[in-house]
Amino acid sequence: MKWGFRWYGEQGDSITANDIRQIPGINGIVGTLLNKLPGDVWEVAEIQELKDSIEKEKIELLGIESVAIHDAIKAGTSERDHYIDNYIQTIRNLAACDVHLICYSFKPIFGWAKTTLNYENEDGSLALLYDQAVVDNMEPGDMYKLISSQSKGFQLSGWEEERLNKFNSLVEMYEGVTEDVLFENLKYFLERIIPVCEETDVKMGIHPDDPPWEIFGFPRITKNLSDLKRITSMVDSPYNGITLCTGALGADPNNDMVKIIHEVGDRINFVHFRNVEFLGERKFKETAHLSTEGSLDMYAIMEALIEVGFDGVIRPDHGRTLWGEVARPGYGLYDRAMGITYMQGLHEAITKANARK
Ligand SMILES: [Mn+2]
Repeated sequence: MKWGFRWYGEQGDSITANDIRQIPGINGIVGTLLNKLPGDVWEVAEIQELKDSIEKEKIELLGIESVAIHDAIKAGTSERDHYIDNYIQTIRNLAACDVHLICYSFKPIFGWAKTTLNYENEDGSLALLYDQAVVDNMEPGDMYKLISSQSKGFQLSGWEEERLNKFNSLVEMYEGVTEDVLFENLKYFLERIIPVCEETDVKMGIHPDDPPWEIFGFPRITKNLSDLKRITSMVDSPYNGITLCTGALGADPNNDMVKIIHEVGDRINFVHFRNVEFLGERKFKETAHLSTEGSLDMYAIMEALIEVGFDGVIRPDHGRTLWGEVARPGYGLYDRAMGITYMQGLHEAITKANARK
């Protein structure tokens, strides 16, 4: 496995590439260009600048998350071909810079959602929390206000002000887009980009819904095993793969993470390793990565990844905010650094035990 860490770049993160370099066993960074809007072409010079800012610390740019998908593609409007052309150009430009992994999501209007970004745990640490009861008493537009009021001034992916300003026209754009239509629009997109991914050796990993159920009545098509199977079979190529986010999928107790890994293991192109604690019906919070801290069996998840032969990029997903750090919600340094060390410990223990069998 390649051990990665998400980083928002020199301008957009509270931590530096050098902080990440100091984490034991790290291979590199999963990076982004924060100034890019969905539909923009990522130019070679911009990608190269990001790459240089990472490689000067003797670590690699392991992939990008996310190259966001323009709403015209997701809603299937007449403008989609133009934006797919742009996406293809971005794939080619990333490949030209020797970047071969793209994480993306195909969610209308809302990407990820939480109802508290800075929930204070008993021990004083801060975590993200989701409570469906809060969402049920909210208008969709209020979600933007909630997220931006708790973002500590950081620009949070998927919650850009440009999107908020267009909220009503976005809702109109998605009128009539059912789950089946959204699947069809994803298929149309994949049928065009995957041949280019095969040619340029760029692997795609679709990120699951977070939370993995419908919110505000908008369709969601990456919420469980049957969705993931439908997506991987609609264009049957290893380049059409999944970002296995254990904390996103795992927030629904009906999602058996070990079973999912075994069923779609050959199509997992990227792993987000995160634990969550179930607090009630459709209510959960993000926790430290250890099995003892949440509801998921992280040992069993790592064991399953090893069993299916996963050898791609894996990174600790959201951590708590600790020890007074001021950081993007979920993306502080300390909890994720402890998380990746725990992940490496699980990996070493399981692979050495397997070797002795
Ligand atoms: Mn994730």
